[in-house]
Amino acid sequence: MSQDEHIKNYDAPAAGWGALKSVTKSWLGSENAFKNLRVMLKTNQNGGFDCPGCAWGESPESGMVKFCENGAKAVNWESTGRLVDPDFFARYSVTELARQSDYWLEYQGRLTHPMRYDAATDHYVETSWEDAFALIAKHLNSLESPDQAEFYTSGRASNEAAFLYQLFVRAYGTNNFPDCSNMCHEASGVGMSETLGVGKGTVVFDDLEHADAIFVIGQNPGTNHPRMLEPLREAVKRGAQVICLNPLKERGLERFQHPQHPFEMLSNGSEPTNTAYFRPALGGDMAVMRGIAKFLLQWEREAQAKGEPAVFDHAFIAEHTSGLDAYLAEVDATRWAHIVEQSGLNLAELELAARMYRRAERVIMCWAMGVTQHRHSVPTVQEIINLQLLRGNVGKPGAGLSPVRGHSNVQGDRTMGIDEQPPARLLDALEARFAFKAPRLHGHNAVLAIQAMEEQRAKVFIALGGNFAQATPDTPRTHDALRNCELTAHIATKLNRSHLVTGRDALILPCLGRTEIDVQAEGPQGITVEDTFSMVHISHGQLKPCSPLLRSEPSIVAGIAKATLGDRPIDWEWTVADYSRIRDLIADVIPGFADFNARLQHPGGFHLGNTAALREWHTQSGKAQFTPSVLPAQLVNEEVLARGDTPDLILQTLRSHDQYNTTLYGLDDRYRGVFGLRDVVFVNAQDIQRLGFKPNDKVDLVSLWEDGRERRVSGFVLVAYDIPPGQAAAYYPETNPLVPLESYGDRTFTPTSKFIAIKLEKASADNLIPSAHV
Ligand SMILES: Nc1nc2c(c(=O)[nH]1)N[C@H]1C(S)=C(S)[C@@H](COP(=O)(O)OP(=O)(O)OC[C@H]3O[C@@H](n4cnc5c(=O)[nH]c(N)nc54)[C@H](O)[C@@H]3O)O[C@H]1N2
Ligand SMILES: Nc1nc2c(c(=O)[nH]1)N[C@H]1C(S)=C(S)[C@@H](COP(=O)(O)OP(=O)(O)OC[C@H]3O[C@@H](n4cnc5c(=O)[nH]c(N)nc54)[C@H](O)[C@@H]3O)O[C@H]1N2
Ligand SMILES: [Mo]
Repeated sequence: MSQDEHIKNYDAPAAGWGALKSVTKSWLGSENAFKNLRVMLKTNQNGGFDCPGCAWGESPESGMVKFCENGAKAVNWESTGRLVDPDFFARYSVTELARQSDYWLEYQGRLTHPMRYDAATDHYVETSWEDAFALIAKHLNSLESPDQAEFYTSGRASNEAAFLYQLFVRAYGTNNFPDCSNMCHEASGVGMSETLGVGKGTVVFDDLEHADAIFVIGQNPGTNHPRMLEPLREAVKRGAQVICLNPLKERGLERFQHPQHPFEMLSNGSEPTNTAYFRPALGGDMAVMRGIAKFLLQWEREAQAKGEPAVFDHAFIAEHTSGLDAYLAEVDATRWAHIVEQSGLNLAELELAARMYRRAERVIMCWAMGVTQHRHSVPTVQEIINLQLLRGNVGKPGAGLSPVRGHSNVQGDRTMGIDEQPPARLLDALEARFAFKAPRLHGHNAVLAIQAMEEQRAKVFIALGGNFAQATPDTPRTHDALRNCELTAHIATKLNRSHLVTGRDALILPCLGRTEIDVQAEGPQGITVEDTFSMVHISHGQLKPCSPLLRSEPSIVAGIAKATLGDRPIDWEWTVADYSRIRDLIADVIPGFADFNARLQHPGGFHLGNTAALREWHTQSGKAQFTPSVLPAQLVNEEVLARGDTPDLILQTLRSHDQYNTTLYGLDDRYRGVFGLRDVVFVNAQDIQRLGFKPNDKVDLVSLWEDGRERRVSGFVLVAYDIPPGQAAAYYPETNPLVPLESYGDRTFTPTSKFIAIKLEKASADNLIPSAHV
């Protein structure tokens, strides 16, 4: 393709015909078309399986076929007819495989056999499950301390797998649970738990239908939560405000054509998904929220002076909150000039946003990675909460807080105890139910785990899913850290780069996917997941497994546990023979799961409950807490400025339309007009000129950090794009080499993936691992 064919304007609305075309392509491309059609129709149906895509939930009443373009891609990607078997590994050495792109690796198909790395030949060779488990047990049991092992989890793991995993790891003796959520919504959990007493969203699907205003902050639902577009456009239709805060004009937040409405498709109509669109600076959302609060405070004072109705919800504030005065003092102390400069919005825009906010009786605030992947993400989340508390927008119908989760069960995994800082009540409950002493020391999150492996304090790395080597920051360093290990072992469905960055010993343990039938000793099993609205429901795979050797995640965890611990603290084999036995244990230990098995019978599942939504505040003060955070003096931090360099641009790393995290379904990003290419960087035309380049030039991106290490990615095509001046955007995971391991959120350790200070240089070379070939 010539450059012109790679970069094009795309005018069509989100979803619609473009989505249908794309689904058909991924369906036919799966090499399993007839089988998969039946499966797609079972997605998110009662008796069917939970979509393995994102964590968006559904209205329990809606009877429609509930899958979207990207859900269909996730299903087809998992149920491909292509296989990665022992012959495949005999054909390619690990060194040869490592030269291939991430896209190529996963494209090869589903893993079929347990494989062990043979360093002598540099090939993976077939092994038996028993030998694989024994090898893991040997390594784990020979460590000086259980804290020398790291146990990663990616958010696709079911509740049953996650519960068994944390039980095994804690019985083994550590809380080292690096988790994908460390890189994701950690700030939402920290910010909300402290102020509201729950770390989860307070709204349910139904609330979206009753809101007068919905804010969508730092989130791109058109790609990452496509089923959210329908409630957004319905909200616009019934006259509610949908207010987007996003530096990029994301197509899904502009117009939506419903792929399941024949009339709209045939007439090629589409409906808007927003009523106002503000484009803040990267990291500017806290300043935006502070600006809205400052206007509200001004209007509140004016109303008081004139004896007009109040702007604040004083009854709510008096009964339910604490800390108002300190917070308002901080709002007063924050200067307008500071707010305007940091937010990237002018005063008129801030006032408009504030008017829209004030006019709405019921407001929902939704957010995702644009909020959580910054250094000051916790105060940003807490500023969103402050604002909502001022007008009583928590715990009433049609209002609340909605951190929209990523992976389909990332929220459930945390509920099940995948937590490197477990609350004492979880450990107490485990000790009360099982005969073992739970480790009390806090464990490692993702960043601490990498540091521990780098310094050889950790020697065994085990992953329940995911692609740790690519999803984490500072790629070359992280790869070296993994290579330091004595053992790396991955429970996975598809081959990815993490499997090729091996310790001295390495294992690939192939597991069933969500779409596949899971039969254990006592018969076919279902697994459960929790969506972003805290709805728990059961999921039954529909397809014959792609290989008879696959085992389920719970059964693999039980196999590792039995080999390592014997029958301590439970009879692992008996427990996994029937997953309702695991659910009985969950019911005994995890709050909210009493009668778990019985409640699953309810079509659509059950709601876990949310104390903040009931206006019960499990906080230190017993109230919902205002937080008087100081707006950061500047966003570019000292570690960047330390060497006297000033950045050319601030880079955010984001997802294309054809990817699921590190999984690339294809190389297009249709809504942003990029086709067949991923090594691109979106920059404003004026910035391109200012920096002495031309559109389509190839450049290197170099990030700035005080430690003097070179962090560079090479050969990226400069795309002139409608993006605010001073900003750049490029795809993850290709840009993870630029994120310094030490650049993480205060109190969250979440890598600052949406705020990386960079310089542009003339391209030194093409990217060493090209992303763009199969
Ligand atoms: N198809 C598909 N679905 C997915 C995923 C996927 O990769 N593919 N990933 C899943 C996962 S794990 C997650 S966490 C979610 C991620 O869902 P998103 O958070 O939507 O994912 P990103 O692509 O990182 O998009 C971040 C958005 O925030 C904007 N943004 C960046 N920085 C800022 C900022 O400072 N302020 C504001 N206001 N906006 C900003 C970007 O322009 C972009 O629109 O999606 C989940 N669903
Ligand atoms: N620069 C930058 N880095 C980021 C982000 C960013 O926005 N920018 N986003 C961060 C976020 S939000 C997240 S959540 C993380 C994601 O980090 P991870 O969750 O670690 O990564 P994924 O790409 O989702 O993992 C994909 C792999 O999971 C395996 N897999 C798929 N399905 C299953 C299954 O059912 N079971 C098992 N056992 N394995 C399965 C497959 O082998 C596949 O290759 O990345 C983070 N990293
Ligand atoms: Mo995520």
